[in-house]
Amino acid sequence: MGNLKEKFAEKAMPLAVEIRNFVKENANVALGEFTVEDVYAGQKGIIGLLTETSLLDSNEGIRFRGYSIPELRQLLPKVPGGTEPLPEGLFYLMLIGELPTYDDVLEIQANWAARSEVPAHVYAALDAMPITTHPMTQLTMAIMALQTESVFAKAYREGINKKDYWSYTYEDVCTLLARLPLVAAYIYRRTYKNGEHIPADAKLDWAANFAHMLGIDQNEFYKLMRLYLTIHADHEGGNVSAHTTHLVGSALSDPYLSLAAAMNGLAGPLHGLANQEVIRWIFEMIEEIGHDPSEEDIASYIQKTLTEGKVVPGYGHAVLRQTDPRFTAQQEFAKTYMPDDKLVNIVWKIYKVAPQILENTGKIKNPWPNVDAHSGALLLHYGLVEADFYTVMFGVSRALGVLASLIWDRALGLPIERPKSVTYDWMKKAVAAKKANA
Ligand code: HAX
Repeated sequence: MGNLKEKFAEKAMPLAVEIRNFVKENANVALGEFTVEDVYAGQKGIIGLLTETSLLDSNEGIRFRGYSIPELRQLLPKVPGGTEPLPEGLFYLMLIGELPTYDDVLEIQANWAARSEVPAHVYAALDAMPITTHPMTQLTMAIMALQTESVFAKAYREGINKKDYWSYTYEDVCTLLARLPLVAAYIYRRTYKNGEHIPADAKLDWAANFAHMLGIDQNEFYKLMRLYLTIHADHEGGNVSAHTTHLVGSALSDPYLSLAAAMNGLAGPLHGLANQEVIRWIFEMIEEIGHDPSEEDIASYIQKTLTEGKVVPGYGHAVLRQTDPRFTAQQEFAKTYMPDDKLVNIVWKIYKVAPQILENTGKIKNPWPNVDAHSGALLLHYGLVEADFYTVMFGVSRALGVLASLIWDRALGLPIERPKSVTYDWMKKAVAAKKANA
């Protein structure tokens, strides 16, 4: 058993017992009420999920095991002389609940490197897809093809004790995380670089190796990838990709099946695909109003987008009510490394004018930028111009958080998820009964 796995077992097993007792003792304590509107508005604000890895505050943004993004940028281990956190360290933090040492991170790197060989049939399955297939569809296909390797599925079929579910889940998760950057880079190179693939470099960390396999071997881009793959990893449990992983996993579908389902959710334009949409939207704006748009030009373009009944991508959030700290972290990176980049400056100009216009609509609850408003401009700066690929990069990062949570789900023995649904007729009767009793 690897060191991380042992540490996880030491943490998780006693906690599972503690939580079971806590639930028994407090089973009838009410946590809140919800309204008709909450049900019709996508269950927002209704507490119905447990996620140990991170917690979102609507004003402050995400905290991973209590640490904010600026704190993580300081406190997570970095490569010697490095400036950005290593995402492997965040995986450790999400699993164990404590900051790792650099040696802990090196152990994860070595473990994942040893598991990283992708079976040939996965590449063959990708090669069978038309080159025009959207990269997110290819990613889901690749994860499904990798599922032949699931040790959880195999062990379940052979018959295992419930107590051991987490252990097989852990093995699948580590293998999947080890292989994901390879399949993502393969998708990129087959789709955009004539299938000229670049082998992994085992000397590099997880993020730098991904950058290397994409074909961008620049130290600054390595730094960006470490930051990018850290900040996109987790956003508590209710977002579409995290919730989907949890929901599908609750049927004891293995980590491959659960993550593939999640990636289909991430591929939606209101979720992860927004990073692609932001760049498309900005390019359409530039085409219409020129390369150096004034704030007034941008304001009119935003207004036009709203009048046409479309969303302004990269703005708004189901939970956040302030500028997303993941946006701010990327803005800080850009201020350090590319303050004069034209596209980045357009992103900043949009940030100056968009919130007021969105606020003025009177209906958009969060007029501030989210994580996706900035990421594409950073990638473009380093020559990664293919916007359709951006959500795959988000997916590689998101896998860290949702799969860490899936291991916790199995360790805590969380049951199959099955919320109650009702009809409009039921709702009308329930409301009438409430009013009659008021
Ligand atoms: N542009 C235009 N209209 C917007 C808007 C935006 N950026 N954000 C919200 N609205 C609209 C909604 O469409 C809704 O309109 P209707 O009442 O006509 O249906 C109204 O404002 C109220 O919506 P809300 O309660 O403020 O927002 P929701 O919780 O329903 O939706 C979304 C949150 C993120 C989906 C939404 O803000 C949006 O569509 N944003 C643009 C797409 C985007 O950037 N998505 C990425 C979000 C972050 C993420 O998950 N990344 O992966």
